Amino acid sequence: MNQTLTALLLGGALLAGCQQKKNTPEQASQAAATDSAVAATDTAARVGKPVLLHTLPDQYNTPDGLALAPNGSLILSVPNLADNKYPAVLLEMTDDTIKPYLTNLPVQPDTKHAAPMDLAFGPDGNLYYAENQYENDKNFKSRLMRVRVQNGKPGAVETVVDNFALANAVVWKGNTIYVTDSQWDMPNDDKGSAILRFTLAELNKGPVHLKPKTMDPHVLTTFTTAVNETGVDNGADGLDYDSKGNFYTGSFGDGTFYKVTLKPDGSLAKKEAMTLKGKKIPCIDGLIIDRTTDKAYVCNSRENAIEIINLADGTVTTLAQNGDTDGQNGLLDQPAEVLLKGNRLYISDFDKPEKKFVNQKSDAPHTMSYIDVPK
Ligand SMILES: [Ca+2]
Ligand SMILES: [Ca+2]
Ligand SMILES: [Ca+2]
Repeated sequence: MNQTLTALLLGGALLAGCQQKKNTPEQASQAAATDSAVAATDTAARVGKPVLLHTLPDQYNTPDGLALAPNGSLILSVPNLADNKYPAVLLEMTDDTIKPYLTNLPVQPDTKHAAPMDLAFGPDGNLYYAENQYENDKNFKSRLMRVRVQNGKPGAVETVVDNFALANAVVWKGNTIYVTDSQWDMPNDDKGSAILRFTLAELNKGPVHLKPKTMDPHVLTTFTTAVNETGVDNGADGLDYDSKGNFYTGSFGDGTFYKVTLKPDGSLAKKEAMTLKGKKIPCIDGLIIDRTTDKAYVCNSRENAIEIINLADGTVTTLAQNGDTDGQNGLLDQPAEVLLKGNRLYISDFDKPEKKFVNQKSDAPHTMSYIDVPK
């Protein structure tokens, strides 16, 4: 980061701090009142200080997945699930600019929509994205897609895996891509979800066709959602691994945080629900692990919060949280995905609420936020 930017940021933080101290008692009581069922729109952060990065037009209404590109920019998926009369796109952004990266994403033949969620560059230099067709069709129409990248430019897009129910997060580790399916139901479990994995060599042999509602050989492990008052049965969502190669995922529907340990041959050694201390997280969306500190940055979508889980001891601390908001000024508006680049945590404000979420409605502005995190 250059000196000028650092100075600007420090100045901004100081100014924001001064403004926060000027909150009137009326504002403070208003913030407290938003804990009740019907909330007035919040205008202040309660914890932390998220900063507005980009404001997006209505044609990019539901920002989601984030990937770090080889050139240092970020690729953002915009599935437009809140208003899909606009086609889904991928955008390319820096701290100063945001522009289209790929706008002709192939639609799924039955749903007639593209729906890119999380994405990541593979060891082959191509870009892979998971699709969430679940809201268009619950009958296993989601896919894993590959964008051929040549000389830094996106080219043809092809299906590499189909028959997911709700492909969601992706992460490459070596030559294997791990994918969560938040709705991988089984014949005896309609609250199912799973982590699946595929080698690059296998993807290069042609499309993989999953066998829905089975322990397909690509299923690493499965989970069952304990459905709560939100009524949401989506399970395994965000996914990443720590410095020792252990994987972690969280349940969107019930907030359980799972640690998944592999044997040297890549098969499952152990799956355990971690006991967390300090705060119960009711909902986990996207997450990223800082492998230099083994801390997980977790989107608590339901409570408009970003939580930090110390993987060494399970301690939870809240990095940022606010009440219901439209997202202006960078306040969290249902954060769904995070990406850490250096000390900067980039946040997608998905803004498409479920029942009992702090976020009450999908609204303009559509926003990206960031927080510079202490190491
Ligand atoms: Ca289900
Ligand atoms: Ca908004
Ligand atoms: Ca909102």
